[in-house]
Amino acid sequence: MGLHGRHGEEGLLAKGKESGAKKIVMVEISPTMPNLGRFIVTPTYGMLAVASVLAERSKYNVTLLYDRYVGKIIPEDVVAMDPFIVMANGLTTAAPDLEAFFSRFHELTDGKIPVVAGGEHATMYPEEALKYADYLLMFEGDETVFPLLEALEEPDSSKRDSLLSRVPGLYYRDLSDTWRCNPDVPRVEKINYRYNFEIMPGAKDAGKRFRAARIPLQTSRGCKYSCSFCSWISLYGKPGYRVRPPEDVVHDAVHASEHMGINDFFLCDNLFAGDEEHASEVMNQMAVAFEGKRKPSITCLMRADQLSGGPSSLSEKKVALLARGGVSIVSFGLESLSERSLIQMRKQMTLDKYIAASEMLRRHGISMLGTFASGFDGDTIDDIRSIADFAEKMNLFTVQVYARCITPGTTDMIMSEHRIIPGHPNQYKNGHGVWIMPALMLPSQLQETMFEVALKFHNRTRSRRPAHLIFSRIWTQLQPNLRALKRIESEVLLPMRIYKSIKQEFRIDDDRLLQIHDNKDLLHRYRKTCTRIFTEEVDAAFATQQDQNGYPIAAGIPGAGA
Ligand code: B12
Ligand code: SF4
Repeated sequence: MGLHGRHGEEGLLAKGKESGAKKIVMVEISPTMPNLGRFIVTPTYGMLAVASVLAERSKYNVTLLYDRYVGKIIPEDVVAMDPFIVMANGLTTAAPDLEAFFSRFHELTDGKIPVVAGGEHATMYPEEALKYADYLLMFEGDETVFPLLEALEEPDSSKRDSLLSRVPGLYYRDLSDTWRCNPDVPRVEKINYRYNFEIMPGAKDAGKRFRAARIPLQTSRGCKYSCSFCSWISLYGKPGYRVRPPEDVVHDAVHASEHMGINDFFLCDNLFAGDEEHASEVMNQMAVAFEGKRKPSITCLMRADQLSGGPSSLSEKKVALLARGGVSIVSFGLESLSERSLIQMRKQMTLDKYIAASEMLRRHGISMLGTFASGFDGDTIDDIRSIADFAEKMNLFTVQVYARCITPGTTDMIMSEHRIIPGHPNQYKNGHGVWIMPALMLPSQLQETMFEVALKFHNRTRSRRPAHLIFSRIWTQLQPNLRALKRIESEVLLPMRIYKSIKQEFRIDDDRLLQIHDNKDLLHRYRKTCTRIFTEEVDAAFATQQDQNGYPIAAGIPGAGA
């Protein structure tokens, strides 16, 4: 159904500034490939942040379209809104969906309405995102978007080019149509603007329509650690820990509660309570603001050593305050049960701290979930398998076992780039799909063990069954990736002696892999074959899907999800 139809007279345009103001339409398109996060209905914080600051501080009439609120977004509908420019965010797993959407959009507009992309995919894989965008605004966009808009308003092409060359973090085409990048970016210091859900069609009372509705909040941005695999510094361009004014955080929560009827929040801080005093103040103010109303339920991301007692931990009193302010779930980045892998990750953590933290949270009635990044060099198949029992010991209500993903700009990438399997399709780059070569097992064994753990753990009790169902669905959609890994192993990795079999276990031969990287012909053959196998498996899955459904699914993605 077209978007205007769904929203009647009101259409999709947000209630505007002065009439005649130029329009910016921002589109958030969810990935077709299922992932865990997609089973909750939540617009992404980064997009909401940029939309909110524009709505508050620019002269434009801003509309933010989130497909889960308004239904499938159709390029024709966006063109009919007559925007001055269109902006999009997106995760890498959504890249095929974005390519399909904007290929049609560019066709309809003849390239006359510029498309600006930002967010994770644009920042981590700019060369890929250039396939669908005219401009990429990498890193934090909440300040740099203003000079970009000023440049795009400039009618004189050489003046515009000069303005574009000064927008930090921008990818653009210069006067000779050559792509240029302005890499140096300052960090955003003040995150002191507020949500305005009036600019989001379908947001009103969304809590009544979606049982799994959540609203993201942010109290701080950045982290004080630099784990080898973590993308936070590469996503912001520079390190630094910033906090938001507590009044703004509380405003956003109260506004979401009143306008949308949503009291479930996800804190998008990389490291919540990295500044203890600030977190206490936010929680104090939350408790006051929601007094006598439905208590908020907040999920936040924390390290186990923040809650394990000892010098770097929050006190019992402060944890009690978090609970009073609404924190009901802590998501721990536990990463591995192998001490060797934890050292390789520079996680600065021990298993004893995991247990101590779980006891602290239990005392305060806060639930816990654990996320693991498996496939580091100390991880054996048994280490990964034992996650299911360790999770019981910690009393986690859910475990999320992700694959190590070696991503641009991380220490992990600098040290281990050669372990990435070439040609891996973007739609599987969602944390569930394996695309690296682990040291102590084959890639397909890592892929299978991750899901063995998730399915085993969530099949144990009735309350975990919904999660079991979700993992089963994701696992079904991942089969083309698994088939490709198995073929790559038997057609490439084993014949080329990249893995050796020792007493029925597989071990990587890093020297051999590096030797292949140093040999032009071997490297060419290796890359070409892996890429071909991935492509064949994805295409085959797409063809089957088409046969079953009788209609094509955007950009060759197998599976339409839940
Ligand atoms: C919080 C979080 C979540 C929350 C999101 C809650 C929400 N409603 O926003 C939850 C738990 C739901 C989640 C889910 C998932 N996540 Co997540 N998540 C994060 C995390 C920890 C922080 C993201 C965040 O909010 N940052 C704070 C804001 C300020 O930063 P930002 O998003 O980068 O936004 C800024 C800029 O990017 C830019 N920007 C953003 N959008 C736009 C748009 C335009 C037009 C412009 C100009 C600029 C711009 O400006 C913003 C403000 O400065 C990151 C890790 C990290 N270190 O960042 C992973 C991360 C984003 N997640 C990731 C993944 C893979 C997932 C899942 C697929 C995992 C899964 N298998 O379930 C799902 C996907 C859900 C979905 N939508 O389908 C990956 C994405 C990698 C990639 N290249 O795609 C990340 C980077 C983690 C990683 N592996 O490194 N996630
Ligand atoms: S994994 Fe967590 S603790 Fe480590 S750098 Fe990233 S956000 Fe910080």
